[in-house]
Amino acid sequence: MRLLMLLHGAALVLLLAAVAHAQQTMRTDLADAAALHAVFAKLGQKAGPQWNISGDPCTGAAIDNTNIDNNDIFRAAIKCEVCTGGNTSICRITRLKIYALDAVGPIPEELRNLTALTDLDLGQNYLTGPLPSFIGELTDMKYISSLQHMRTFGINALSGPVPKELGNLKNLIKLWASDNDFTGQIPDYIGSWSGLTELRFQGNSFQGPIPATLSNLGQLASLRIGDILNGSSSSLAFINNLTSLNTLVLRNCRISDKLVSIDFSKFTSLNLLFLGNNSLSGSLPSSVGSLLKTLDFSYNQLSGSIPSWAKNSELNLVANNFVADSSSNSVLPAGWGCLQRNTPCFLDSRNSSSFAVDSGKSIVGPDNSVYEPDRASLGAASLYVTGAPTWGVSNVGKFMEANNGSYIIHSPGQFLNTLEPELFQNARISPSSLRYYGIGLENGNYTVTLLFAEFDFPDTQSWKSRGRRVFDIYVQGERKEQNFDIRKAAGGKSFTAVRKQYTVPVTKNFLEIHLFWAGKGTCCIPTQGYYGPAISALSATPSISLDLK
Ligand SMILES: *[C@@H]1O[C@H](CO)[C@@H](O)[C@H](O)[C@H]1NC(C)=O
Ligand SMILES: *[C@@H]1O[C@H](CO)[C@@H](O)[C@H](O)[C@H]1NC(C)=O
Ligand SMILES: *[C@@H]1O[C@H](CO)[C@@H](O)[C@H](O)[C@H]1NC(C)=O
Ligand SMILES: *[C@@H]1O[C@H](CO)[C@@H](O)[C@H](O)[C@H]1NC(C)=O
Ligand SMILES: *[C@@H]1O[C@H](CO)[C@@H](O)[C@H](O)[C@H]1NC(C)=O
Ligand SMILES: *[C@@H]1O[C@H](CO)[C@@H](O)[C@H](O)[C@H]1NC(C)=O
Ligand SMILES: *[C@@H]1O[C@H](CO)[C@@H](O)[C@H](O)[C@H]1NC(C)=O
Ligand SMILES: *[C@@H]1O[C@H](CO)[C@@H](O)[C@H](O)[C@H]1NC(C)=O
Ligand SMILES: CC(=O)N[C@H]1CO[C@H](CO)[C@@H](O)[C@@H]1O
Repeated sequence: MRLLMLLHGAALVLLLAAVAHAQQTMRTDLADAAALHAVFAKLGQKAGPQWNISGDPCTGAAIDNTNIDNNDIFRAAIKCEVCTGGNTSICRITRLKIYALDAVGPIPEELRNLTALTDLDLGQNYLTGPLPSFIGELTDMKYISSLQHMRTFGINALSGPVPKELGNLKNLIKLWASDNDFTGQIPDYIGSWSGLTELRFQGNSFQGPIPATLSNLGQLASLRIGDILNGSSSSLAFINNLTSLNTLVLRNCRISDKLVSIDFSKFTSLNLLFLGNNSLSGSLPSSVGSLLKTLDFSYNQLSGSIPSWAKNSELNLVANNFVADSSSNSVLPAGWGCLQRNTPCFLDSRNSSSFAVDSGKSIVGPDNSVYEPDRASLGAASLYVTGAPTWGVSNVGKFMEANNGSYIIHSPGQFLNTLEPELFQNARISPSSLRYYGIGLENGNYTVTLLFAEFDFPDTQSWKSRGRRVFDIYVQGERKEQNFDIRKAAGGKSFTAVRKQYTVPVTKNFLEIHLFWAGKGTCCIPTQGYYGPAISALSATPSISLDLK
């Protein structure tokens, strides 16, 4: 009996192919087959009438060389170990993937019987409840003794502390568990997973400090922790030994330390370093590894001189305490000094009372306001400041898995709920943090209008419609929206304009609009590494006082 797993709509369908030998010994371990069936059933994967529990799952694509990664036809799939010993051998299920299939509910208890699992991918579903402690049992078992790639619990809603039993998974190589609601501290025992090469823990509700034991993870190539908003602060010391890193993201993690306490010249593989939104102080490192070309230190307390390596790098220093001088101006993008804390410039030449920006085009808006085009070519850690009326834009973030990631997207589609569809045809996107600045504004109260329309996630039944773009909106440092989802705000529709308006004070001739990705939303729709804020256009105008006294 040969079963071929295919995907039909969102439902899992098993097609029974022609059978040469009707009654043949079942190759799949019976307990595995039963557990698999139960897991699918519990996760609401409506197996059609074709589902044949007495059939043989370890056949066809499960054992041939079909690649089930990044393969839309195999969003629900298994792989079995290579079964040797002819037709009488028993195959164990080693990989289970139920990816982006609207699976709802807790992680099923029956998963515990799949004791030979090495690779589990339950990403992009709506799993809820705690991460069950029995996952830690899967190591003691007869065949392959551990969960090596426990990938993607991401984009679920698992909550509560990470269970201590997970500490048994000593052979773990990758753990991706972003965008859940895990609480408590990041467990110390992760420091004993000595083979770990990748750890992702963004967009959870962890408390500090980051465990110092992570310093033992000498094989770690990619570490991404973010959004630790509670608990005590962390030092940077634990990264000193992590010299295999090529990617280090510790963003918004309450790290309080001197940056010079780390010798970054030892990090010869490191090419991306994001330490924004922490409390780092002192000066920049005098030297860094030769591959390190993309660095974000925005929103810290750094000061001092700008080292010469900065010249050949993308370096974001927004909102620190640097003072621009002639030597640093020659190294950094024009206007960078105006984006330090307290913005000590443009104060004498202030003469603008409004500004409006569209992501791409020069457009006269409905109220005759002139939207200036934002066509700035921004990279992973860069900023752009333009002339009068003076405004700026800065971006932090790199579309990690998307080498061709673009920061302006375009759609010629028709947009509903607006008389000015042109304003929505381009959107600036950012994989992390996007800020617009009004510089040299007259002081007073301003009305800030932000325009959005989703167009990357079509409303059709396609799996792409499951994309969720989720970010936070800050204006003048105050959080105005948390977990803002453009399409949700438009009643669940793409190609529909959404307008958000806020009245805020400008007291230091400076206005900041900040779209911030706090690790939430889908990561990989429509393409890998695709997430973070998007905005079509924005404007700031003096708010009309209704005080007619
Ligand atoms: C899981 O294994 C236990 C113990 O062997 C057994 O009692 C239970 O029925 C199994 N569950 C499934 C769904 O196979
Ligand atoms: C299920 O599979 C078994 C053996 O693999 C076979 O004998 C049986 O006819 C199948 N049942 C259905 C409903 O196809
Ligand atoms: C194993 O099964 C295949 C078909 O499923 C058959 O062609 C082959 O002869 C069998 N081999 C043995 C050793 O029984
Ligand atoms: C770095 O590793 C060495 C030995 O491997 C160890 O002695 C030292 O304590 C580690 N440093 C940190 C900061 O963990
Ligand atoms: C932070 O901790 C405080 C005090 O323990 C608690 O009230 C608050 O809910 C926590 N906030 C988050 C985001 O966990
Ligand atoms: C506003 O200031 C800029 C210099 O920052 C100057 O070029 C421009 O002429 C000024 N405009 C007005 C209307 O004063
Ligand atoms: C990147 O390239 C892929 C494949 O060529 C394409 O499908 C995707 O739309 C591109 N992504 C962006 C953001 O341009
Ligand atoms: C700005 O608005 C606040 C609150 O609405 C008000 O108290 C304040 O007087 C206004 N400031 C100016 C300069 O109009
Ligand atoms: C925009 C943003 O994420 N701001 C955060 C920066 O870090 C501080 C301290 O952790 C947070 O309170 C802010 O919310």
